[in-house]
Amino acid sequence: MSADAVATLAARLRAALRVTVLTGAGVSRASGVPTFRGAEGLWRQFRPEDLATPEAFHRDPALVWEWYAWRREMIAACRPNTAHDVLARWSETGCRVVTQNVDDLHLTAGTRNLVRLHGSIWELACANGCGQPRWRDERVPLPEVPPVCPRCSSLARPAVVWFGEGLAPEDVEAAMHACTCDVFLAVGTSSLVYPAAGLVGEARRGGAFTVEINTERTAASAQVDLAIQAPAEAVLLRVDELRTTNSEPRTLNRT
Ligand code: BV8
Ligand code: ZN
Repeated sequence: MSADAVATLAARLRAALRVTVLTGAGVSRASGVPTFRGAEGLWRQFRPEDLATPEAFHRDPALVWEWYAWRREMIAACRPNTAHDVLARWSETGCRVVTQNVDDLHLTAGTRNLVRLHGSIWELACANGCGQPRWRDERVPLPEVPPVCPRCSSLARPAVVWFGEGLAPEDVEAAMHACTCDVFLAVGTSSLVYPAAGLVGEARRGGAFTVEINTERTAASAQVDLAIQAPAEAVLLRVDELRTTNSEPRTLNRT
């Protein structure tokens, strides 16, 4: 972890009025949640098109639910790590956190005004679209798999965004709005899935100082102003220390 790069980031954060952080599976790695593309990544064992698409659910809802039930069981055993805790603290002073993660560990850490672009594995929706509002169910195991809609008794589905499905317009709008910032951090994401992967470019076009924190180079590394190749949990902790020790704590978003 280059001390200069971290010092540069801390200085930029001290000077910033508006800070936005986009996170991916890498921030939950230290909590024990497998990533998608890493060596033990989900996509090594399973094909997204077999499990994370409306077609797959239509074809075999039991198989899709088996996979989500398995991920829920795994995530239920995980706790937020230092990266989640630092970002939760920053959100208290206005930093906007936008996540691709469906594990809700940012929420558990107390992150305010979190934008969940791809939904939550702890929320369900009626697959039949009967009008039943989505509901939260954290029971592991679920008493009934596949679960059913409490209103129309047809199949329920995980309230996540599958490939080929549009994101909720209000979430896309909130994320685009958050791209108007002074510092934009992409943390623990391979920057391959759109529209989330387009946000760093959006922020850059808006004049933001863009930073990537990742243990590896990614599709976005060449795009950003500063790429820090180190674990998010270590970098964010160090930056937070530097940011607060060298001056009065500042609000991270005074609009
Ligand atoms: C849509 C929820 C249209 C479900 C997910 C433009 C160009 C090309 C393709 C497209 C395009 N626009 C749309 C597409 C198609 C598609 C797409 O992007 N395909 C990709 C694969 C090419 N996008 C879609 O289908 C989107 N929908 O476009 O709909 C539409 C529009 C209007 C109306 C109707 C339809 C929907 C995309 C959302 C899909 N759902 N998740 C579930 O989880 O089950 S995506 C899922 O995969 C995650 O949410 C996340 O977004 C993505 C995984 O990426 P990461 O989180 O970054 O994880 P990954 O493992 O890849 O990387 C981890 C990184 O962390 C690595 O770089 C690693 O080095 C690093 N790391 C590891 N440890 C650490 C670390 N870094 C720091 N510290 C550590 N300790
Ligand atoms: Zn229903």
